[in-house]
Amino acid sequence: MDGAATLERTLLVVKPDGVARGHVGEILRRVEAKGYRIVALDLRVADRETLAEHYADHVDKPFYPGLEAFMASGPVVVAVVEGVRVVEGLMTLCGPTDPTVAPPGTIRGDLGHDWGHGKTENVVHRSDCPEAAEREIKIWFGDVAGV
Ligand code: FUP
Repeated sequence: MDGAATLERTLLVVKPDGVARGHVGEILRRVEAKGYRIVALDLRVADRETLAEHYADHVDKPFYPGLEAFMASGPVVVAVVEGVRVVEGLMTLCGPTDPTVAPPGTIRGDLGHDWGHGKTENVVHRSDCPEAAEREIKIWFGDVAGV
């Protein structure tokens, strides 16, 4: 070990399927049980501009209109989560994109279901690298550096 561990932050979004099915508490419980700290938390309905910024890499893809409609279909819970290696840690906790093949024990594996929409409804979003985490936290929360 070389000195103090570096804290990271990442963005977690409980998507409309997760909120509608009452999984917010279970998802936040898993995040906290792992030892991560929730430093910002809000329930809101996402607007088109926020979603287009958040999914900037996907806006031109054929699945984007369906993804946008789903993400705006009901409230989401957005959170900033802090911890050592938390970006990697939340990717592990959430599991891979497709809820049907996400392993049991992961959030998407345990709580996600295809519902005929493929990978679109998969309960949670989490940033996939530290650069994305910084960008996405700014989009949803502005500057929370002081939290
Ligand atoms: P992830 O990082 O696991 O959220 O997955 P991606 O960045 O690959 O996908 C971003 C979002 O697009 C996810 F919510 C899933 C959705 N998606 C579709 O709806 N259809 C696809 O074919 C691929 C991804």
